Amino acid sequence: MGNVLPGIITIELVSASLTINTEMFVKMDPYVTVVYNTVSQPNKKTVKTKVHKSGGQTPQWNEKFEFLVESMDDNIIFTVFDKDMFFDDLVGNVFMRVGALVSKSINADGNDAPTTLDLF
Ligand SMILES: [Ca+2]
Repeated sequence: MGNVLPGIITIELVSASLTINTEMFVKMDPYVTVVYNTVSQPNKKTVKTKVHKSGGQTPQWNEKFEFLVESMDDNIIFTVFDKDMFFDDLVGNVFMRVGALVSKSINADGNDAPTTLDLF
């Protein structure tokens, strides 16, 4: 993920390798929500990937989202859920400052580099 233009960050949610399994007998149906918070406006933008039906512990999404960056102190919360009929199960989440995400996502040549984030 990465690719920073002036003022815009493009984040591609590619895939996950999940150690948690919230299902006992069937495969999980994972999706990700991304909450973008600016310093002045919490919850400025929230997006959701599609559900990877029966994606189990190795879901793939390959979906791109754009966010308007106000400051490198903006932060993003990525949360993985397992879609269920009534109440979706929380699989895990991770909180990142945009500045930290940008520096993780650009290699020494200044090119876009895939980044792996650890869920908690
Ligand atoms: Ca499920």
